Amino acid sequence: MGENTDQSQKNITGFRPPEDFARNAIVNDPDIYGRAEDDPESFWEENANGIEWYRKWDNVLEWEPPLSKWFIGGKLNACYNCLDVNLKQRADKTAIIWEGESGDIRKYTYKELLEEVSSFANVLKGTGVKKGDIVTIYLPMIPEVVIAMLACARIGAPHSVVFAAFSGESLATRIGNANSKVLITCDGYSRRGKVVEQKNKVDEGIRSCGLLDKVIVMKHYGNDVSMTEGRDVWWHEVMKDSESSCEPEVMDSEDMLFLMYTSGTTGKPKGIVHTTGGYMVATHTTTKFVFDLKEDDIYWCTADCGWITGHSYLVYGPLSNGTTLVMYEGAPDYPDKDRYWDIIERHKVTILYTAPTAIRTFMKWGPSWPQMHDISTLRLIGSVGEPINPGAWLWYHENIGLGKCPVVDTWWQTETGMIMISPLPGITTTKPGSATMPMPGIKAAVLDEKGNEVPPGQDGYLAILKPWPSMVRTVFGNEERFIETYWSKWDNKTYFAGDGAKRDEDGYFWIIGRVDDVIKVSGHRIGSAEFESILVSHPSVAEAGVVGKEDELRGEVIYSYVTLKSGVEESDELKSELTSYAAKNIGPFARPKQIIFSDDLPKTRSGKIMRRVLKAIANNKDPGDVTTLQDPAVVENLKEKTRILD
Ligand code: 6R9
Repeated sequence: MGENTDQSQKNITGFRPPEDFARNAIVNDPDIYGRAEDDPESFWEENANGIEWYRKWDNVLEWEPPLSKWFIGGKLNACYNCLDVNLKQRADKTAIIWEGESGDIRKYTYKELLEEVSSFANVLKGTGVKKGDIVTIYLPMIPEVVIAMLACARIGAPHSVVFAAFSGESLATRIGNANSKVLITCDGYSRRGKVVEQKNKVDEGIRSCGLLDKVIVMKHYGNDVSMTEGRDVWWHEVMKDSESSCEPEVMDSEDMLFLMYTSGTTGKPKGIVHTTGGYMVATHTTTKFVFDLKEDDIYWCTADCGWITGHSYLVYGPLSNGTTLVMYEGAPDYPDKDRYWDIIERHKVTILYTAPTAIRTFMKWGPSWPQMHDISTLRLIGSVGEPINPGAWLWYHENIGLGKCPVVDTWWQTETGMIMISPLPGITTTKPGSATMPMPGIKAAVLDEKGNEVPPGQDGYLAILKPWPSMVRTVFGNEERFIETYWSKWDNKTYFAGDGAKRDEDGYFWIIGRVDDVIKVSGHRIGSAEFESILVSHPSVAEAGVVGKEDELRGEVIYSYVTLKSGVEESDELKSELTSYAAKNIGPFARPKQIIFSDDLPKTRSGKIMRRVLKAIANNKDPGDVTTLQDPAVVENLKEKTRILD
């Protein structure tokens, strides 16, 4: 954030890849950039050979801006590429080491994982799921979330994974939008030793919509749940007699692999559509290149499968590379603040991929926690989800990477499917706080409002200039919104990422943060509008404007400016009620930090709430020209109310 800017201008000396790392790295020839730039299609075509196809493509790319198709005519199966392909050489290699919050450990070899996935794929078929039907998955970080995702992919049913901490209402909206008939969930799970009653959340959320035909419930925590006759079945019961082999469905390159709902600028979450061929090529290739994955690595991505990172870099990328991955269910401070380092020591983790918000929290807790453990097995560490400030980067490098591990700060999005800007750890000289350079095959730039490239050091909008294999194909059921959101800022063929950025004299990219109404709270992506629509559904609220305020630990926190209905009194009780109301209706990770009551909000003359102005106020910045507001006096009033909170 602010800090990045300072560093980029100081032209800080970078960190070269350690010599032995570079020597042994999978990618260590800088020519890769030039080759990919000269002919990106051949570059991707070459990498597509890392995937097994039933039938190879006729053409690499069909680009009718802004619509793209990749590996046209190609036939493959994503699950086959994650599991079956590994059976020849790695049948007995561990695919997943899972650790529960309580300390339980479960391991699956590739062969065992394939059997579980095939059995579950047959269960899904048995409940009537057919190719093309969207299955919703609402599971915490237990192996079954991966098993369910891959089982869907095996039978050609796109999955829609909803982050387990979302509320039942948020789940219901997503089920409704996807018109999903089958849900996979569990009884409950443990978070900091306390039970989260997942199945109850489901029952509450879907009570009104009555959309689902079938709910498959994994018994995980052991809490009591109520099962609806004819609709709800237990995972272990339906799995009991299920056949453990299942022919993978032959999928077209452009068949949908999954939907991932994400927050945007309107109240309704968008279903980001990813297809099979391009996504598999992109995630397979980038996982190998960015994490330098080798046969004996133990790879740990701490992301949740409810977000895109859990899809691309916990499931599809790593498994299609035959990796042993670690999966952890719980909180980083349970039972104590050394849980991550304990996991790394016990499982001999070699690659760690986590988020800046976690890194800043570890920093706050102090280096004595990692120092209690032998974490010297680590050889590469990564960051994703929000800008990492140079201070946190350096701390991570020093205290977790022990000064020897390359740090990969990877910029990308749900919509991009793959890592877009990142160091290649055997080649790139890194600068703390910069995601460095676009990946080979990716053409990115920082543009101004008109679409011209801005000079070094100047703020602009991050843009992607050429199509890439795992790009979002559409917004589910809403092509117009797809075009409007991502392609209409400039010329219909330049992708607008929604992030502000700048480049320095060396061409390095420094991501500043979102320029739209997306808020990143502890790396979790939340939409202002979705949040506001929850707040105004409360009987006391007339209007709400929700913005992100920069926060040292969490990246951003949520500030909600609320106008109450007439006759409703402001009170501290109402504040805490609204806070709980938002947390309950969206999810506890979205608890607003401040609720600020105001008789009015900054609005345009046509009555639209100006979040830009609210955001400036929340962040103690100059709101710029406010003369076009209905009532410019509102600004001073809100500034005063906000100042009292700081
Ligand atoms: C992968 C993921 C996307 C938004 C993105 C940006 C922020 C992600 C970042 C980063 C700076 C990085 N972001 N990685 N900002 N540096 N290395 O997080 O996807 O949840 O869709 O969020 O996250 O603002 O636009 P998603």
